[in-house]
Amino acid sequence: MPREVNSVMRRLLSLFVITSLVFTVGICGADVVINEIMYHPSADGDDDLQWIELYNPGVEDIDIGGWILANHPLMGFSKSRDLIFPEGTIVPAGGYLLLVNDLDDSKDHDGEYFAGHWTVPAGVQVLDYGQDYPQLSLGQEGDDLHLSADGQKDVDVMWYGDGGEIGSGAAPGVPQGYSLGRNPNGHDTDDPATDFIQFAHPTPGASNQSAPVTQRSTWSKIKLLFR
Ligand SMILES: [Ca+2]
Ligand SMILES: [Ca+2]
Ligand SMILES: [Ca+2]
Ligand SMILES: [Ca+2]
Repeated sequence: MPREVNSVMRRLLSLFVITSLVFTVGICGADVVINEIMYHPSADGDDDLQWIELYNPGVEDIDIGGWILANHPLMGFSKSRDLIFPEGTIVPAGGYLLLVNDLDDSKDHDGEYFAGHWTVPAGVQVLDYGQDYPQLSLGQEGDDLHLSADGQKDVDVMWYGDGGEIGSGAAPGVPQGYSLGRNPNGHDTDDPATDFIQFAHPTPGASNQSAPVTQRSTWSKIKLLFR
């Protein structure tokens, strides 16, 4: 092989290796995803038992203090309307943060609340949002959820059922009592129709592939302090 051709090939190979490294590092620096949601817990439309699970597939903790979570932000994100995560809220590396609508029935004292139905693994942080953000109520026919670090662009977005200013590609609707989660856990191709499936055994605060939780366990609750 002529020396010049050999040299060009070596340069191309170097470029390929560098590009691959950058791509791999990009994947390792993966961001927080909306990993599982319970949007249709009750036949009567009560949203107290709704919850949203965030997952950090990366190898480093991610501080999401100041980040925004919104459903159906037709007019874009709004810091006066959408959920803003308290300063210092961490989604641990390989771990979860669970957002629940009514943790302990302090919202409306009607006997419907998260802790009466599910448990989360020890150490998982739970953020109780329903009192402060009643507008974050997931549609039973469909909706879309957006997670943003800067209130401008999505870190992650998912939509389901007829949720839809985004258009096609929605994750499938699920029967009452089922959750909608990424399969396998954390899988994100930005195509909710293929990334999400229904789960008969919801796993709040744990891998979507983990066994059903049967033991009551402890968690630490994050206080929402704002506005
Ligand atoms: Ca209620
Ligand atoms: Ca309640
Ligand atoms: Ca995504
Ligand atoms: Ca889960």
